[in-house]
Order: sequence, then C-alpha cells, then structure tokens
Amino acid sequence: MTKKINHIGIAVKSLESALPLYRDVMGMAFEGTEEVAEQKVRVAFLAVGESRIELLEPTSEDSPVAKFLEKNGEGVHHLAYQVDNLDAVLADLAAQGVRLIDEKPRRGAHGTRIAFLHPKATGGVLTELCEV
Ligand code: CMX
Repeated sequence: MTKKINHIGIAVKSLESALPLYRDVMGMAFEGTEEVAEQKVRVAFLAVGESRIELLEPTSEDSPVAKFLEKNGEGVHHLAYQVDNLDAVLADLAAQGVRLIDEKPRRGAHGTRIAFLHPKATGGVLTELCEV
C-alpha cells in the first residue's frame, strides 16, 4: 500500500524565517514555494533524497496549521506516505474502520491528490496519504 515517505510536514510561523536553516545551513535543495488555498497554507519544499521536508506556514487564523501552532508551537505537523491508488486505499481503510478526515481525495501541493487520516486513529500522528 504505502510506497515511501513522500514528505514530512513541519509547521512554522514564517517560511522566510525558517527557510535559511534548512536551505542554507543544512544545505537541502530548495524546490520552491506554493500556496495551497484550500488548506489555508503556504508551503516550501526541500529535497532530502527521495523524500522532502514541507515547511507549512498558515495563511489565515482559521488554518489548521494556525491552530496547531497556537496549541503546540512550531514542530512536526504530519507524515505523508505515497500511495499508488488513493481512492482504493481510502476505501480499504474506511472498510477497516479507520477514521478519515477526508473521505474523498482533495488537491495538495504540486497538483497531487491527498487525504488525511485522523490523528486519533493513528496514535496521535496526523497522517497524509498522497498520490503523485
Ligand atoms: N498532529 C497530531 N495531533 C493533532 C494535529 C497534528 N498535526 N492537529 C490536531 N491534532 C489533535 C489535537 O491535539 C486534538 O487532540 P485532543 O483532542 O487530544 O486535544 C485533536 O487532534 C483535534 O484537534 P482540534 O484542535 O480539536 O481540532 P482541529 O479543528 O484543529 O482539527 C484536524 C484537527 C487534525 C482534524 C485538522 O487540523 C485537519 O483537518 N488537519 C488536516 C489538514 C491539514 O492539516 N492541512 C494542512 C496541511 C496542508 C498540506 O500538507 O498540503
């Protein structure tokens, strides 16, 4: 089912403040930024081998990332696993009683299709599935 870790999401207050550490100090390849309006975030991707770090900055006060920052401060926000057939995987998980946030895929960064599982169903780890 899961192919690899596509990315690790890290919530930050400001992309501009967080980027220099990853890009300049740690030397990760910066792949650019993108606003994902539907998720109310602006994201920056940095390549780490075949995976990525996704820095997430909220674009509004009711963004899920703004709520996370308010409650926890900056830190690891979610893990994203890559799958081949997201619709089939979601149907399978639902049939096994896993609590989903998204019953149908929605649009993520770079035109990917994504869906989140509820952290209550995954031992406190917000889990994203993505199909590239
Ligand atoms: N990791 C782990 N637990 C989390 C979490 C996270 N990132 N975000 C929220 N939770 C926990 C909360 O701590 C809370 O737990 P308790 O009930 O024990 O206090 C519980 O989930 C519910 O959280 P809440 O603050 O009461 O409710 P929210 O309205 O914030 O909803 C969630 C939480 C997970 C449903 C919502 O944040 C969501 O839908 N997230 C998925 C979408 C998302 O994060 N998009 C941004 C990423 C964009 C991208 O990668 O493209």
